[in-house]
Amino acid sequence: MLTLYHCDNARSFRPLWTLEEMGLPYTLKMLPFPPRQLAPDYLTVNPLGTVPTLLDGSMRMTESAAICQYIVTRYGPTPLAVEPSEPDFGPYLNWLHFGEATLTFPQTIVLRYTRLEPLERRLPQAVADYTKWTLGRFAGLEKLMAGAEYVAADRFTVADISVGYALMVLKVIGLFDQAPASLQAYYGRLRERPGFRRAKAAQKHAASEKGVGPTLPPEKLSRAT
Ligand SMILES: N[C@@H](CCC(=O)N[C@@H](CS)C(=O)NCC(=O)O)C(=O)O
Repeated sequence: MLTLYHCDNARSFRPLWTLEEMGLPYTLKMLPFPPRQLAPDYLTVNPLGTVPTLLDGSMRMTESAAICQYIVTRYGPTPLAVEPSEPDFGPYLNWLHFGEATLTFPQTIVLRYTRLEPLERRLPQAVADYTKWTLGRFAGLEKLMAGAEYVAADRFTVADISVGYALMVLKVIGLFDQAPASLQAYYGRLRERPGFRRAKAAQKHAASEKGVGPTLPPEKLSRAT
């Protein structure tokens, strides 16, 4: 049985969305954010204290894009994966990892220094620089999505889950309205998927069962869905 450690709307949403798209059985362990401080026992599962962690028997992974790749490859065949024999295998892997390494990381700097740090530790210069960086990094994607439904192989894959989550974070940090129209429309399509909706419902259910609050204050979170 697969076990996923998750915080509300955190990067562990990528594997959660993948599990729901595939209809695989799993156990969801919902944690308060940040687990490092609010769920110290979790450090025995992942000493970094970050989510996601995926357990598959004795196998353990902690990188969201890699976990999505693992799930579709290990538990496929599924159209959510692009096979090495397909022409878009390379672009698929590129967008899958681009979604985390290039599109999500700079946004976490903006989030941290606008919302997560106490007022005296906020860094307006870092926010300004990484806002510019973030919007610049979405530019390459804009050109592609102006003429395509999905990032690779003309179908929905985990590369869209990875990039789609980065667009979800753009909503959380309040930059979504500055994203190009093609990307706003792309995210609009992704969030209508039944798998996306089931993942949102699963985290909501797990949070209320566990009495775990949202990662961000409710009025901010409502803009993130
Ligand atoms: N590159 C990792 C990043 C994991 C990560 O930093 N997760 C954040 C949540 S989105 C976290 O757990 N932060 C809590 C902390 O750093 O203590 C991935 O894609 O899974």
